[in-house]
Parts: sequence; structure tokens; C-alpha cells
Amino acid sequence: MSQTNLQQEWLQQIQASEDLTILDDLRVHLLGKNGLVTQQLKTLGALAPEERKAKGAEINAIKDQIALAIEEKKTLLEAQALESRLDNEKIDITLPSRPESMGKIHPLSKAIQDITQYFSQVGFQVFDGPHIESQELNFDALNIPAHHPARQNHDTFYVAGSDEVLRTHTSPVQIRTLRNHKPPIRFLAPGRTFRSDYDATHTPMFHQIEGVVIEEGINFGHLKGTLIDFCRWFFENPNMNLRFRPSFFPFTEPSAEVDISWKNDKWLEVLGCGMIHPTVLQNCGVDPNQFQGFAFGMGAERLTMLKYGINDIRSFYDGDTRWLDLYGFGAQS
Ligand code: 2NM
Repeated sequence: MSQTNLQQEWLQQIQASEDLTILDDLRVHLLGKNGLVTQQLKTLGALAPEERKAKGAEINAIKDQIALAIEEKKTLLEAQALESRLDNEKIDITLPSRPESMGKIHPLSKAIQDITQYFSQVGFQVFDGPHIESQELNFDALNIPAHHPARQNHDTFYVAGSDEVLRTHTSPVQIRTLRNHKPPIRFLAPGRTFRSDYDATHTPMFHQIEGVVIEEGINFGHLKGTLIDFCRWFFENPNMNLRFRPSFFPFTEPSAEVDISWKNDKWLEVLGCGMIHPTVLQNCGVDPNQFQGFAFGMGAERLTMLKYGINDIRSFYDGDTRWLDLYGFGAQS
């Protein structure tokens, strides 16, 4: 077949290519490393110089023409492929979206957030502090003497090779805050605390929310009003009865436990409180003759269990997501 005929045939084959795969196979067949055009170029070396020049120009022109034709056909086929996809693929914008798996807010987080928000609305700031504390801040400054049973190592986690402990309550945050901020002051100290205990109502890590109010003339009546309002709000019962039962804490005097009247007239202990001991105020550089204050402390897990009917504290921490499906909260609720 003559060169011209060959060239015509190749161009026809390019035009006849029905899709991009066929076209690309053809490109390799003609212009590839062992392609027909490439083979022709390889024969040039055997020719005499003047003949080689003319023949070389001719083949290169054919090669360029073929390459251009393939490029044009490729553009055309791509446009046709896009056109046919647009014609055939349809997006049904009326389809409902697929259900997503939604995360849940842990009931403990929810309770701590709600309680913190409640107290901010009545003027409390929020402070926190380190989980590892000196014995001075965790015990001594709070009027807890060295021989107090709470300081024995079957209750408290001591940090090996140091004088420090994992804080057993958030009260050291109160000491830190009062040493840095002059009263009058109201604030809340929510956070993690640690005691060596493990059963259905105790985990070695748990959460406390402690509160402090220090102003001139603060008395036990302010304490009672604050905690009665709080419990009625938290347990969503505006008529809830409370009982302030005399108790003892080294850091408060007088001290009380607060009981709420629960189902079928049972009293349930929910928190501890008292007027801050003058020695504790002095330890923080506050003059007890000028300022008085009350403080309270509650276990966040215990309050959460009561409110939502959860009966084993260990279930808060075993990481079972089915439990969260049941007790967790949506981001909105
Ligand atoms: C409680 C009960 C009673 C309390 C005392 C203080 C401080 F640091 F201000 F003295 N903070 N928290 C306190 C008082 C905590 O928890 C059951």
C-alpha cells in the first residue's frame, strides 16, 4: 500500500474509534515505541543522507498529522462521554438524607454542664486546678490534721517519691483561688478527684462540684437558701423538702449534710456543706472577723445517678456505647 493510502487508512481508523480505549490502543499501535510510524522512522538510518532528509521530513509530518488527529478525536470522545453521563445520570434531590450516627453527650458531662450553668446565673465564677496537689493544699490548709483517717494511704493515692497526692476533693482549688483573689467572691470548682475505693457506688476517679461564697455578713441562712433553690431546680421539683442534718468536716463549722426527701418519704443524702472554718479563711489570708463564707460539695456521679435512675457508678466508665444510646443526650437536648 502506498504511503498516502496508509496515511488515509490510519486517519480513517482514528475517526472510526468508538471510545477512548480503542483510540488509545490505536495511538500505541501507531505512535508507540514499536508503533508503525515509529518503525518507519527507524528505517531512516539505512538511507543515503539526501534521501534520509526528504523521507524524514515526510514521516515526521505524517506523525504530527496523526498525533493531531488523535488529540482532536480524544477531545471529541471526552466531550461525548460527558454529554452522555449528563443525559443518563440523575440526582434525585427529593431523596431523604441517609441517617447519620450521632454522638451522645455523657450524662455526667450533661449534669456538670447544667449545674455549672445554673450557678453562673446566680453569680458564681468557675475555677479549676491541677489533679496532683501538695499535701499542704489538699489537707493542711483545709484544717485536716496529719492523723486524720482520710490521709491514710488506703484512702488517698500518694505519688511515689514525692510529697504529692492525687487530690481527694476539689477544695485545694478553693485555697489556690482565695489566695489569689480578694473577697467578696463566689465561685464553683468542678473537676476530677481520686480516692482508693471501688464498688457499685465508688470509683477511684470521680467528679466533685464544690462551691464557695465569701462576703461580709454571709450566714447559714444564705447557705440554706442557696442549696434549697439549687436542689429544687436540679431535681425539677419546686416543692422538694430538704433536711440539714448536723455533721462534721474539718474545714467547716458548723457543718451539715443535706438530705432530700425522695420517693415514698425516704431521706437521701445528696451533699455536704457548712460555714467555712475561721482557720481555713486565715490559711488563705482572709480575715474571719471581716468576711464570712459558706461552702458546699457534691459528688457529680451521685447526683447524676439519682436524677437519671442509673444504679451502678461503674457503668459511667465502661465505655459501652449502647449505654450512651440509653442515657446520653443529643447535642440539642
Ligand atoms: C464539702 C462539704 C463542706 C468545702 C469547703 C471548702 C473550702 F475550701 F472553702 F473550705 N471547699 N469545699 C466543703 C465544705 C466541701 O464537700 C462535701
